[in-house]
This record gives sequence, C-alpha cells and structure tokens, in this order.
Amino acid sequence: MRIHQLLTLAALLLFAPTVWAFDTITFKDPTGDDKGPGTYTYPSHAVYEAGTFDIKEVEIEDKGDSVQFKVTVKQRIKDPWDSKSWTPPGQGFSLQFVQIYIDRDHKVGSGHTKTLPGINILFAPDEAWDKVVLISPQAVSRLKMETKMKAKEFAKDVVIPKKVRVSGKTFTVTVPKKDLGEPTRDWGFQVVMQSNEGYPDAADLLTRDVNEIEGEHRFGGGSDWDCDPHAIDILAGKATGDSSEKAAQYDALKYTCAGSDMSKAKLAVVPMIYKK
Ligand SMILES: [Ca+2]
Ligand SMILES: [Ca+2]
Ligand SMILES: [Ca+2]
Repeated sequence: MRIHQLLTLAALLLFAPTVWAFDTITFKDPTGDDKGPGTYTYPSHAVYEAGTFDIKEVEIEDKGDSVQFKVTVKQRIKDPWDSKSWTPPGQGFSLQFVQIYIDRDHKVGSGHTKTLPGINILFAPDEAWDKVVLISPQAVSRLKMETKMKAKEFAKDVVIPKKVRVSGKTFTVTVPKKDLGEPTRDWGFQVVMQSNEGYPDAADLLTRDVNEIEGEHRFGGGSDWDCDPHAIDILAGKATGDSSEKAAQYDALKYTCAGSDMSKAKLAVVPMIYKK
C-alpha cells in the first residue's frame, strides 16, 4: 500500500461515524445483598454455602453470530448433588438457577410483564421482557419439557443454551443471535438469581420456595403464600456495584401480602437496567 493510500485509510478510520455497536456490557452488583428484599435467609442445609447466590458481575458480549453471557457469583460454584448422575445428566453444578430477562424495545405492550412461574415478580409495562435466557444445571431436554408444561405462554421467548460452562465462580453460556435478536445498547437487562429445585411445586419452573421460616431446602424470611418475590439477588440502580444498590434492590423487591387472597397481594415490580 502506498503512503497516500495509507493516509486515506487512516483518515477513514479516524472520521468514521461512531457506531453504537453492542460490543460488551458489564453490570456489577454489590456483595452481601443475597437476601431478596433484605430479609431472606439461605436454606439451613450445609450445601447452601454463604455467597452461593450472591451475584457479583454480569458480562454480556457480542461474539458475531452469538451473544455470550457470563455471570459471576461470590462463592465458588460447586456440584454437591453430582448433576452428571441425574437422569438426564445435568450441567456440572447443582445449586443456582439464573434467569436473564431482556427488554429489546422499551415499549408498552411489547413483551411480558409476568416472570416465569415460581419467581413472583413483575416488570413495568414499558419494560416488559421479550426474551429470557436460562442458566440452569438441568439438562436441556428437562428445561424444554418443564417450559412446555408450565410456561406455555412464554415458551417461544425462553432461550435455553445448549451448554453451561462452569469455571471457578463464573457461569458462561452462548446463545445464537437467531434465538435472541441482534443486540443493541438500547436493550435492557435484569438478572434474577434463584436456586435450582429438581422437585419443585407443581406450578413452579424448577425454582426453590421462599417461606416465612427457612427449612433444610427452603429459603426463609418471606411468606408462605406466593406473594413474596422468589428472587434472592437481582441487579439494581445503575448496576455499577455501588453499595447503595443494596437499598435499591430491597426497595425494588418490596411486596404486599394478604394471606390467601392473592387479589389483594401486590407483587414486587423490578426494573430493567439500561446501560448505553
Ligand atoms: Ca450481589
Ligand atoms: Ca419489551
Ligand atoms: Ca443485587
């Protein structure tokens, strides 16, 4: 290439308009807030080690034909229930179940305001989710079957990655863009940390209950009715990891129960996080 061609190329690169490519988006979350609306406690069995459900960081990266999601928690990811021995075999971890809700258009009437069964939270009408990516230790076939049985109205928008990679404290999944759409920096995200429950309540999609009093395999500090958010940790505020985001989370997860009268209960409405 001749020098003038080089200079032309350099000028082109310099003055090329800024494209809002998606590239990578990173959300951070403070530690010590793995207690839902501020009151939740872990199940009492020893496998639920401190920090297991504490989100620290979520990174979303454009990989060309696919999008990669990385979720990092405070405690090293373990497989105390030997998921590879399940029928069908699981993904190499046991305890967590992460749901990544995505709003692609920020428009009233587009998407779902209700979450998947067993989470008990809502999104605002203009932040309704359009896709949800599941990070679960369950086999893809079981996730598909449970979704079909229990979440039929959402099934076409539930994205189940083929494989979950586990390394240290980080989960990584990759999802083809054909299942998700072409990401832009206008997209909103919310990440809900739950626990994988292989023997869930009849209507719940593989989620662990939150009760008033914790049990060996039940979270505590909530309600025995389905009015409390079954979310142990979420993103909040600007998702920079600032400690003020703890209070923002507890506030977002506020709820009202009215005993068995679910018509009087007020589910928590959680925010999507938009990061331009
Ligand atoms: Ca956290
Ligand atoms: Ca939407
Ligand atoms: Ca949080």
